Amino acid sequence: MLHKKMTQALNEQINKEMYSAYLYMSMSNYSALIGLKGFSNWFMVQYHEEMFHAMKLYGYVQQQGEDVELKTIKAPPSAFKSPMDMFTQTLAHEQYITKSINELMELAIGKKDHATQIFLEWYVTEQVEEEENDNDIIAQLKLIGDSPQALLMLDRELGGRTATVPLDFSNGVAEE
Ligand code: OFO
Repeated sequence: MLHKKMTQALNEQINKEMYSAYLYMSMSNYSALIGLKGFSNWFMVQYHEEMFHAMKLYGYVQQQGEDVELKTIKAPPSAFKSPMDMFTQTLAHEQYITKSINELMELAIGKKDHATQIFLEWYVTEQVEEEENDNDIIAQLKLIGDSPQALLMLDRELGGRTATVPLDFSNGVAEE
């Protein structure tokens, strides 16, 4: 059983994770459109990661015997200025998600909800990794500057990213 405010906040987080998935799906599409298939792959893997984040929350709310409330997912932007623009927006979005996870944690602490604190720890750690990944790619894009050859090399590298999260949610994802 969860406090009403906790359930509401977790349901809002499900929506934020679904929006994250939608945003990265849009970036994947845009990357493919401009001929960067490796970037497209990277963002599609990120889409899967975000779906996993959403489904893990979904499983937890259900596990606690509470009702999952699915809200409207807003449309993401459909065009971007450059690969740097996509990753700058990705980092800013992840920083927003980190803040949101920290607020959830503060709420759980305030409500003395130990189970949710333990559950959220996974997300706290995950956000450090997500921001690090984005910062690394932004640093590489800065080095690349205007070199198409170097950009294509990075594209090849990003094309090798594979999903490390389950893609089939039919059995639930409360446990990783
Ligand atoms: Fe990108 O970590 Fe979830 O949203």
